[in-house]
Amino acid sequence: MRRRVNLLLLSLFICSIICLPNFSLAINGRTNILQELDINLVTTDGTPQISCRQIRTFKANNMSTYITQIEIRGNYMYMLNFYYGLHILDITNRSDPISVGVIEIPGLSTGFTVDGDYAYVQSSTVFYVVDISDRSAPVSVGNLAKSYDGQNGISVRGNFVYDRGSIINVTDKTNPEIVDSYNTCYHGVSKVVGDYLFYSDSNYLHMADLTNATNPIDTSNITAGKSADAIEYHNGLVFVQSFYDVDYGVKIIDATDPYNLTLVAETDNASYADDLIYNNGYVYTNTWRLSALNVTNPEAPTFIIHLHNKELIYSIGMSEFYVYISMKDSDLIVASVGYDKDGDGLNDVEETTVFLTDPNNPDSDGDGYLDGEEVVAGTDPLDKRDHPRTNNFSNSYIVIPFAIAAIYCITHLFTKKRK
Ligand SMILES: [Ca+2]
Ligand SMILES: [Ca+2]
Ligand SMILES: [Ca+2]
Ligand SMILES: [Ca+2]
Repeated sequence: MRRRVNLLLLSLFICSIICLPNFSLAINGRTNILQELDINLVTTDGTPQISCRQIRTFKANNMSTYITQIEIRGNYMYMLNFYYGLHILDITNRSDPISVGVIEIPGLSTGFTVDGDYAYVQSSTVFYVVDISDRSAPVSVGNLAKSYDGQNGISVRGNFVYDRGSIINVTDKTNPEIVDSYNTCYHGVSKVVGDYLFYSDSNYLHMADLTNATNPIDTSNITAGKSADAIEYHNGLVFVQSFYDVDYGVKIIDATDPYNLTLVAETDNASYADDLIYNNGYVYTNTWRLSALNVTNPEAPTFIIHLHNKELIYSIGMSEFYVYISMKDSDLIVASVGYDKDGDGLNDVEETTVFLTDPNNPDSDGDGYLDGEEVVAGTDPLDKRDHPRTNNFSNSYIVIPFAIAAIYCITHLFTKKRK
């Protein structure tokens, strides 16, 4: 009898060794689980966590690689392929882009912008006016010989395009004309915000009054690292990224007074970037990897965290909480990104608006699987009975009694035999 009890205790001990790691993996190994699922959850001490969940990759007409610029207007996304031209996608369903139209641009496509039913595309030697009123059949209606070797330099206001140092009158779409110039630099940015033009030269970011569209008048300027090449405006703040000055990274500049640009904060993101997007409290850049800077408090931005770490990212676009990532020699990646309070791989906004799960509970239905894990597996994060098949928890629950019963039977037979 005593021997049987000892064997029973031994069997319980063996079972606990086999099964307990499954519990601890599910509880402590959240980050491992998410990474296996192509979800990258980043937590740094004392800072909010942000998740990036890859949803799909997209390829259309071999146009998805070497995308150097992405612009989103309404339900359309425009992607510029350096070697081919302009590609138009319907993103009415943000997570599932559909290819709509494409226009081949001779030479190298170096920059573009979209305004209403027109796209303005700059190649290495020619500026094109493209009629996109029919998104499925974009057509070039006018052009102008003009060389261009930088990127991200085009912006438009009314009938004037600010194209890296040149002011182009596009009132007559069939006959664009250069009417004046302003001083910018290689990789210098030009961005119209309301009645003002922000542009960079090799040392400064300038703010200029566009009351006279053909004669921008500087109101203020500020040191912004060498060749500021990406800029975003949000609520009186300008976020600037320098292309060359790796020591400076993102600068946050107060532009509420056009006559007095002032530095609010600056942070080092350790590499250059040529895209910078403000989205819901974060600034995203393509500093080789997709990076996020928490700017909820602009005076104390939180260290840049890297979200997508596979290879060089050429360009990013964002709409709502979706990010479109173009990388060298890869398909376009569609991912969801944002603040993920409970660390389950779904950001707070998609929990409350798409999946209707609890943003404060990583396992809303209590079935042992994270909300994000269930979304990736295609099971219902709100139904306890529906969960992925390879279940660590249920395995443990099943294995323990069966193992005990089996070992008890063997023990029983063994001791019976000895008698
Ligand atoms: Ca979450
Ligand atoms: Ca949740
Ligand atoms: Ca669950
Ligand atoms: Ca479930």
